[in-house]
Amino acid sequence: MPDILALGEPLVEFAATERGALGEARTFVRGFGGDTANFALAAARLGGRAGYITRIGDDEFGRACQALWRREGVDTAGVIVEPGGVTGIYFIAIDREGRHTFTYYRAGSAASRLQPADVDPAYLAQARLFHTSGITQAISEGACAAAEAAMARARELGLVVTYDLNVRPRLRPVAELRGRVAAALRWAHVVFLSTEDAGHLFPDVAPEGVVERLVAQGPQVVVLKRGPQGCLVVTAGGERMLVPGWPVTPVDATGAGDAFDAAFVVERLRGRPLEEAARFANAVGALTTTSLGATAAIPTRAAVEAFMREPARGGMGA
Ligand code: KDG
Repeated sequence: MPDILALGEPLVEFAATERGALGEARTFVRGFGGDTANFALAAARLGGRAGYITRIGDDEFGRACQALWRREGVDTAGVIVEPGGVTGIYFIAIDREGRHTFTYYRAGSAASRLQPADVDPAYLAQARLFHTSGITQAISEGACAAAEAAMARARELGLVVTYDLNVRPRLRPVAELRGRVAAALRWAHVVFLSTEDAGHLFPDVAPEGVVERLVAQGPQVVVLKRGPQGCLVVTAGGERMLVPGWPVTPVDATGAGDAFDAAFVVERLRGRPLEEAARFANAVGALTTTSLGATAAIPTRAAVEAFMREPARGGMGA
């Protein structure tokens, strides 16, 4: 049975292989995405026992997602296959300056029809940690209700509740997203956000100020992901750790934040101290940026450990 459960929407991904506007792109690499699905897959690759809760269509892409999870060892007992349903897709375009944009075709997807009753309390009860995100809250009223009810139930059951803000102004107006973040903070023990999320949510406040605001609302730990600069970990007890990143040559940062979250929680469940978990998560995030798409470059535990040991990175060698 899985220790780590995530709830949200999986997407099939098409990443343009040429830089420029999406409308001009002619070739794409097919992959998989969806923030919480990336999280579950990363947790499994890193040696965690992970399960995913969602709805998918009984279409080709739904079957491809199921096959991926089976291959990767992600438990699918919480996956509902919707007859006649459609699995969402999205496109990644990277402009000439290296910035990526997402274009979604997910309205009316099977996952957008998630409801609170889709989360089996007995499945939750056997786990140690539950994770969801601002994207899950943003895709539909039903998915939002499912995410919030599951967070509340997981907390009642004594699970650790983790939450990534993953602010996507393309899905909903920011004012609404702010209200949803505030709701999630009632249940989340550990909160993740990127500097981009902080900027979307409170454009007039420095990211560190946004972290202070979040930590004042109840979570035990808030982690600000700073991309190549690593991360800042702040605790309700007043600890503040700035943990440096790992230099790599990035290709596409999609999914790096989700893999970071998974690495952090897998390490914490293994009993690692905050700073060590953050160091490991920074390495996982960095490695995940090294190829196109959200999941292709998510490393295995062995690959991360080898990377961190490389003498050029300050490691001790093999
Ligand atoms: O974090 C990466 C995700 O944003 C990507 O995989 C697509 O889930 C996605 C979304 O809704 O943006």
